[in-house]
Amino acid sequence: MEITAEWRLQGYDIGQVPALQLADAGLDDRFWMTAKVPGCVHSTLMERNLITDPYFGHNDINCRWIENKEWWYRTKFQLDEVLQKQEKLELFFEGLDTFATVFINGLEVGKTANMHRGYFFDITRVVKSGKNTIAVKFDPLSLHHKDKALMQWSSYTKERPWIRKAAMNYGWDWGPRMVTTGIWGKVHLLRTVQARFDSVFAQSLSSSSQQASVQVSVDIKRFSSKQDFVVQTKLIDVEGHIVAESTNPVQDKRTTCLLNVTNPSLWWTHDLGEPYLYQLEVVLLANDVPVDQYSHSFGIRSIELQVQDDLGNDAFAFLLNGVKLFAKGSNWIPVDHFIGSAPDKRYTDLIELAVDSHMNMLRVWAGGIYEKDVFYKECDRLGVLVWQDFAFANALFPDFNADFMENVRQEAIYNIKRLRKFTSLALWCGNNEIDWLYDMKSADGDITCPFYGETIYHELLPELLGELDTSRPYWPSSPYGGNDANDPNVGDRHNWQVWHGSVYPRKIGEKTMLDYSIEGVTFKNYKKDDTLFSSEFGMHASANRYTLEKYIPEGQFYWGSTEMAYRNKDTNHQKGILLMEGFTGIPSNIEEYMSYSMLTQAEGLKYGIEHYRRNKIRTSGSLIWQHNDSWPGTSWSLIDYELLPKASFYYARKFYHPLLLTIDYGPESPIVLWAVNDRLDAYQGNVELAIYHMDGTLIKRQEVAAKVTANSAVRLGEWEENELLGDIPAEEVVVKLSAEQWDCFDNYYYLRDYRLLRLPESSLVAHWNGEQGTLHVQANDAVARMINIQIAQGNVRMSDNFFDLLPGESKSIVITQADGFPLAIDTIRVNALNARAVNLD
Ligand code: BMA
Repeated sequence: MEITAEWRLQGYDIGQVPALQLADAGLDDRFWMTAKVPGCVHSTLMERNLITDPYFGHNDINCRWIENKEWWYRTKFQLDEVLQKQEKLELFFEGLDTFATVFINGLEVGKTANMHRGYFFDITRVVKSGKNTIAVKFDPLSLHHKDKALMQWSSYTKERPWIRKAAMNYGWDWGPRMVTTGIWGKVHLLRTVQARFDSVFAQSLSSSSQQASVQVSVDIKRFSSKQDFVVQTKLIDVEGHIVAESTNPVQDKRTTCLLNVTNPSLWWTHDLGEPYLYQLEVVLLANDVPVDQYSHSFGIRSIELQVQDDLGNDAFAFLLNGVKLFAKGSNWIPVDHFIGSAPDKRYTDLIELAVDSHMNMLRVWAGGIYEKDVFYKECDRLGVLVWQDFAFANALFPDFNADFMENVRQEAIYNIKRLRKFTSLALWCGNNEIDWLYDMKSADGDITCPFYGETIYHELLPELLGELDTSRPYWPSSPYGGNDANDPNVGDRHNWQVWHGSVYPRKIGEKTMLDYSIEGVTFKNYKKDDTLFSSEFGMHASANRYTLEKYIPEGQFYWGSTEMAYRNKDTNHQKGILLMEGFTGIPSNIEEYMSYSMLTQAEGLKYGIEHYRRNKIRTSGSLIWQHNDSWPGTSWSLIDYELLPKASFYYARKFYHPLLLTIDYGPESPIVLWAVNDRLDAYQGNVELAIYHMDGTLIKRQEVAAKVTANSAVRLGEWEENELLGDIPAEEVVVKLSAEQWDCFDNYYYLRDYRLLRLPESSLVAHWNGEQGTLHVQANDAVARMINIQIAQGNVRMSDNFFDLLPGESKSIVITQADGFPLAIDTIRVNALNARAVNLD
């Protein structure tokens, strides 16, 4: 039973009122504020108007006092009947942030010290029939790390290595410091007769389209040593038919059931097939009487990580049901700084958007949390693989301390058991960037101590996974493998040459180098990267206008304002300017900043990802840094905090489409035409490469009869620029790729950087069709570059945005508001980089 009763919340100075007084069942808490659970102190204070929105302006700084207080939550629950002799009552917290002391009816039942795990308390002996009081005290973090030695390295703050809490709470390079506290997960009462399930874990031992063998391992927590228990297991298909079942006696605390399924429907990512889910039903019986039941979806599939291909070459590729796939996706950070109060819908929205942009993998990044169940449920349902980091990011961790290691061990056990039941989970990864940066920082002399934390990723985690989940691969860190850990020839790689200007190649032990120049940070450097798997790379882009205007104080919405700068938490703001300087030119006002940064990010990612995809088979994945934002800032995200996609998101829909037409080009290089096919069907037909003058005149049309086998990248033709352009300057043309008989997007290219183009003025006509919910846009006079439809509203979905049209071409865009609000049609504004904003006609 989930406790959904109202909670009360109050803050005190440390020790201001004795704990026993505040925990006392008789305390009159009527004058405390009411609080939602799950939630956090910040969001409660905000709802009660006791603080102003911490995301607005500099308000986050005004809220820092929250982290120095002691916070108390209280509620009551009713127990109608007295517990029988054979019964147990447990209180289960899914998430406590972070140092909590739990009291029942004034009696302390235990303490917690880890945000990243759930806690069970046996409260059988302290409850009574009638009303019972739960009180939870949260300590300020400082009490728990003030006596601990600082680690030599811990990015963004020195406080965090000893504390098992989401690292990003202390601030990161895309978000401010907001140290949350409170009950961030659901709270349950478990009333058990004799025994309950501790864990149910189903895994496919073997699977093919003819036969699958599914093993269900069941662990129980027994409160009676004498009773015999039996487990009944059923696997049910979507029509409700039982496809396999088994009944097994429990030996001590454990049993294993085997289910054989003939002609199973396999679980696939949405791009390769159907994410088919069976329902697994498990019942625990004592003397034929059910004492616990479990129900969860389950997909039959195999997942492998190939680190060497059939020819013995190094590889880093996921094999789903034996199919080597190209992982297309992004890196996931917490959906909100206030993790506990973020609604489940936000998860659904963000994962639906991932699918919408043809992503098949999301990486849950180490500096956030082990995500809520809803995240994995949605990935299972929608067919998106999950790369799961353990929560260790960019720091040394005190693995020499026994208490710390026991805390980490319990955290890992809890999360492995919680998450292993999800079909979408494809990989466990030990940490973010720690092995790589330890070496770099040691080489630079910034770290002189041993690699503290090493035993977690290289001993503890693999050992625990060996016991608890061998059904999916483990990778010690990201990036990892080779010389150095960011080697393109071994393992995965983070490409931070682009944006952060890091200089490569580099070998273990060599000093690090940064190149803050246009050439150093440019996205053109992606083409030098023939990595096996690019698990992080990206560039900043502005949030959408609606999002910025909502959170920026009046008079500050201009390029160069203090408040605009405050949105950007990255070190060295020059990097973004350098990128734009090289590609679009430096913006001179906020309009230009929004569109230039969005264009640079979108074109930069397109440039890199199309390169990675052409390199398919050697390169097997690209995960963009980063999918989402946890507050309204300026970052690498594709989707801003108000769930409004940036230009890069709409570009992703095209460059991540399973069937891609692409050219490799450059001022000094020939134009090489490619088709990339991630699907398991072959394609045959004509591919057209057409060169237009910006004014719409056709200069040349080239048709190629193409054959693209399943799961391959094929080079279709090569031409020197002047063969196609004649004497028309490259600055004046647009290239359009299309294949009429194929289900793929047209693709547009400009052969020179945006700042060099001779782009004439275009004009737009826009018409809203209320019945169909579509906006019809047409371009005239010249190609319209990056047509942008803006609506002053959050969570608006469009079938396309930030697209190009040749003169005379038009497009109908379906527009909806994903929270069900009426569309703010009167705020629609349509413009392009080279076309003035138009009102609807
Ligand atoms: C990598 C990530 C994050 C960071 C991003 C952008 O280091 O793992 O830590 O936010 O790059 O700098």
